[in-house]
Amino acid sequence: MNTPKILVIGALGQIGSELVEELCLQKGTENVIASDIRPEKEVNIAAQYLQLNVMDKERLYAVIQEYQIGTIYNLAAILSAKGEQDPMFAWKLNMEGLFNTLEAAKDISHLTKIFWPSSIAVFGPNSPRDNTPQYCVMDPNTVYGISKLAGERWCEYYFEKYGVDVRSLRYPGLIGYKAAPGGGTTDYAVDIYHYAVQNKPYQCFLREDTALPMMYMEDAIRATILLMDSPPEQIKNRSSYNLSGMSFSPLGITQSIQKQIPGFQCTYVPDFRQKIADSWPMSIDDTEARNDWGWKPEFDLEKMTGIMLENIAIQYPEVTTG
Ligand code: NAD
Ligand code: AKB
Repeated sequence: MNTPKILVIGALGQIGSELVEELCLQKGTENVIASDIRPEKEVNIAAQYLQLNVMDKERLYAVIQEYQIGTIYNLAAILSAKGEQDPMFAWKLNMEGLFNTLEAAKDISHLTKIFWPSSIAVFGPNSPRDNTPQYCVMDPNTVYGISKLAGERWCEYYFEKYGVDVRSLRYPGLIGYKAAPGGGTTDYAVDIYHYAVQNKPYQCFLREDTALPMMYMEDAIRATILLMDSPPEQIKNRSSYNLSGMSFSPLGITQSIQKQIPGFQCTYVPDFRQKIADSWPMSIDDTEARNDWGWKPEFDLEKMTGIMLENIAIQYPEVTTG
């Protein structure tokens, strides 16, 4: 019998491009199919690639059948800042994409596992902001956060009602050097490194004291695969797990960069994203993830800054830092 394949939807994004790389290493390139809405001719990726719109249910079902897909990682979404530009479309994509994958898992017997990411954006202005617990008041006020909270409830519903093995993490802001972020409130924490290595000043769109939960991408990918590889009885939460890596403010990351590039300058000019950040937690309590499936982060701010600066510098060979 053929090994069931893994389909990554939204594979060309910030998370997808790194997740595909790691899944190919761990599960074998021949077992991973990357897909995204972008046409094949624009794409350079290790795994087999298919152009796929997650909102096209008929084609999604056909792909799952043709390639004998056993697991889907559905990463296609509009993120927090971009979502506010066209709330109705963000709601449509984020919900329809989730429903199509959940329905497929209900309808197609060889599709046995789904990963769908949630976010710290499920919390809102009345959630506790410090060490935010798994269960508390949740009143998100962005279309993105509302779609993620609704999505979490639907994940649990499909698990309880139809036995769909769906697993989810509430990712913090993710930071990596391999792919650009796609329109979130935490994107500054990637952009700032690119300016620093080019010896350019950076203008941050958040206030200097805005602490937010963040995570280095390698930790996020490890958490995702660990969650997906854990035996089902260890997954006691079928909405979405709190997940914590580190917390810092724009001033904190600036100071961390200045330890290695002393002349680096950052100014702070808040825009509409400040209100979003102010409604999110400053830090996250992820006790359940640690207890249920052994989660433990490996990267703190200083370690991440070292790796980010070193690897982003390679992307600008014309610049000599220091
Ligand atoms: P991204 O914007 O970088 O990537 C999303 C990808 O989805 C893009 O490559 C895009 O082309 C693709 N896409 C868009 N519409 C599509 C469609 N109709 N069909 C198929 N593909 C489509 O986002 P990301 O940062 O990689 O995030 C992936 C998931 O993780 C999202 O659900 C996001 O909400 C969640 N998440 C991300 C972060 C973060 O900091 N990056 C934090 C929390 C949660
Ligand atoms: C965003 O800022 O929208 C994302 C997220 C935390 O979900 N990075």
